[in-house]
Amino acid sequence: MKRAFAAATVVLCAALVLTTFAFARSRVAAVAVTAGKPSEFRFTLSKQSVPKGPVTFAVTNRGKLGHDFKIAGKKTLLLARGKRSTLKVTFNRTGRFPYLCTVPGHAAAGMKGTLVVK
Ligand SMILES: [Cu+2]
Repeated sequence: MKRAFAAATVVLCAALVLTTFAFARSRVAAVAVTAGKPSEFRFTLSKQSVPKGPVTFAVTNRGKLGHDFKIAGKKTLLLARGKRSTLKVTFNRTGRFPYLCTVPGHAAAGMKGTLVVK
């Protein structure tokens, strides 16, 4: 009886550890990106830094003009006012990653920034 209980405890602990590990591995960082805020040619990001690994950017255009969001060689479609899109990027290394809006003139007007991956 004592033995069965000990075995059950071991199995339970193992299951708990595995579940926790699986959960940690599947965790994807999420960053909310707002284009056109605080002004037309600016971005607001909910996080300035993310851990290395997969990141989902939820991009919303709150400006009046069309904007997109590009980072690490990936970008969203051109988003009309009020539209939203999701961009999934996996960062395999740490460092500073510049982001910008690729509509001509927008980045030069200030629509750019840097995300830190650590
Ligand atoms: Cu733009």
